[in-house]
Order: sequence, then structure tokens, then C-alpha cells
Amino acid sequence: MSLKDKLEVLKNETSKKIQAAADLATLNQIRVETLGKKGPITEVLRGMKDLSAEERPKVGAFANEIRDYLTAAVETKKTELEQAVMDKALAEEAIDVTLPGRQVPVGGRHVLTQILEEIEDIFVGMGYQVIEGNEVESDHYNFERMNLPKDHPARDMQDTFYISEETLIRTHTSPVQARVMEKHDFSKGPLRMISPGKVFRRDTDDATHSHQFHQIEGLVVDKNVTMADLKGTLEVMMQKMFGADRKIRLRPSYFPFTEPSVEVDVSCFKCGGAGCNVCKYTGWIEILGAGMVHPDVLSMSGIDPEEYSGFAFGIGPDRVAMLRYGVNDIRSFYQNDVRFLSQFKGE
Ligand code: 2U9
Repeated sequence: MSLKDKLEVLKNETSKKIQAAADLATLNQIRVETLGKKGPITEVLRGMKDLSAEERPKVGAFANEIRDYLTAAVETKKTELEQAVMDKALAEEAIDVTLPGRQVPVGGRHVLTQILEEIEDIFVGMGYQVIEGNEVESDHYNFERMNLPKDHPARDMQDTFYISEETLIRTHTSPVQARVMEKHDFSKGPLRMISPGKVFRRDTDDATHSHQFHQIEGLVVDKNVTMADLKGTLEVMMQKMFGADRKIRLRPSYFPFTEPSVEVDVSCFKCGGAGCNVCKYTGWIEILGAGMVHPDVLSMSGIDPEEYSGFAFGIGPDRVAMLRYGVNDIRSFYQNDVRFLSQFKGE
């Protein structure tokens, strides 16, 4: 077979192989085998030196022609195979942009957190500091400093989880105030603070009692603080929480840490005072405890009660939430049932 015929056969066979190549790797292998340095075309070109001067340019031209032809055929096939790879990927990874999106479940703040933050905002707006303290406290700060010595009968009002003789989990947030009072520098201005947080009492849980609940206590100490300041402050708080038309009513009460002490009622936010199921047909809702800080509580924190006076109050965010949303079992707040909690997701 002449060299020319050999080249013709090579062209035809290689063309068929190129056409039949199923993937890029096979195609590349064919290219290397045929057109590479060790391939038959290179071999022919190398053998040209043995040809006659007459044949050399003809064979050379033909070999070059075939090399160019096969190179072009490889390129065309390569483009074709690359396109096929791309088409396959596009088909497999196709996204139907018209499908509705998948809903991402988004959580929300706990209803009690929402109420705590709402009350914090009211008082921050009036220049109060928000101070959170420890849940584990000493008997000294939780009771002694709040005018509740060991044998005081009012300790019975607050059944306590003791960790040891002297250590307990706080029954109210008042020890936070006691700790702040003893450090406060009155030359820098009055003390105005609220302390929100979790408190604990050794109760039997039922619809209205939980061994864990929340409090926000407020405290203002300065020269010339009076009961009028207390009343004005609580009225603003109640109007911001329950509506601008709300009125408050003070009734005498007793707390060991305040003197005088009061229970505070707010006019019913549902019926406006006419009487309904929310206010138990009285027109008023019992909502706060408050009073003027007992002079002994001031002295125990190193504040002279002859020079300074203060008011304090306490509110239960659990009770606020129960009233506002008609929740009849306090335990619902602590059972973490998302069907209950997700009702209060808000924004
Ligand atoms: C200091 C001095 C006095 C805080 C007060 C109450 C009255 C009160 C209750 C409200 C609902 C507890 O969560 S509740 O059950 N609180 O009635 N709290 S006066 O008095 C203080 C606090 C700190 C240094």
C-alpha cells in the first residue's frame, strides 16, 4: 500500500473513531494516538526524508491536509461533547422558578420576653437603667437586706428553694436593687432602675401558681422622692401598657420592704370600668404592689433615710400576659408547646 493510501485509510478510520467517541476522555485519547508526537502522521512526516524530491512535497502536503482535517474533526467533536455535558447538567439541575418557595420556619420571642421588653422600653424612656442580677442569691441579700430577718413571719409568704443554709435561688428580684443601692454614688445623680428576671418559689404548681415566674421591680431613690412620684410613674406605666384612658387606684397594703405599702389596681382595659369577665365585674384589675422604700432598707444599704427617700414597685409579667391574652393557666408559659407559643410570635 502506498504511503498516500495508508494516509487515506488512517483518515477514514480515525474519522470514524472520532465520530464514535462517547466522551471527552476517549476523544482526547484518539487525538493523542493519531496526532500526537508518537502518532502515525508524525511518523509519516518524519519519514519524508527517505522520499524522492518529487514525492516529498506531495506527500507532505497530503499529510498536512489530513492532520488539519483530523484536528478540525477533533475540535468539532470536542465542542459537540462539551455541549452534551452542559446540556445534561442543565437538564439535571433544572430549577422550576415558578414553584412556590419553601417556607423557612422562623421562631419568635417568647410572649413573656415580649412583655419584659415592652416594660423595659417604657422605663428606659423615663431614664431608668435596666439591671439584671443573679438568680442564685444569698439569704442575706434576698431576705435580711429586704427587712425580712430569719424569724420574720412574712418569710412564710415566700416559700423558698434553699441550696444551703445561706444560699438560695431568689424569691424576688429585690436583691438586685439592694446590691445596686449600696454601690450607688448619689453625687452622680438619682438612682432609677428596674430589675427584670426570673424568680422562684417553692409552690405547688397549679393554674395560677408556678414555682418559676417573672418579676419586674422598679426603684427610685433620691432626695424628696414622694408617694406622688410613685403614683405618677405607675399611672404612666399603666397607660402605656393598657391604654391612654387607664386610671389607677391605690389601696393600703403591707410589704416588709416598703412603708407605706400599696396595692395598685388599673381600670379594666376591656370594659373601661363598667364590669366584665376580665375584671371579675369590679371594673378594676389588681396589677402592682408598691410603696415607699422602708427607711431600714435604705439604712441597711448605707443610705441615710433622713436625707433620701425612695419608691419601689413590683409587677408580674406572667400575670400581665394572662390578663392581656386571656391565658388561664400560667404553666402554659413554661411548657414550651410551640402550638401555644407560636400564637404570640408577633413581628
Ligand atoms: C427595694 C425596696 C423595695 C419592690 C416591691 C412589690 C411591692 C410587690 C409583687 C408584684 C407582683 C411581686 O411579682 S409579684 O408577685 N411585688 O408587690 N414589690 S414593692 O420593693 C422593693 C424592692 C427593692 C430595695
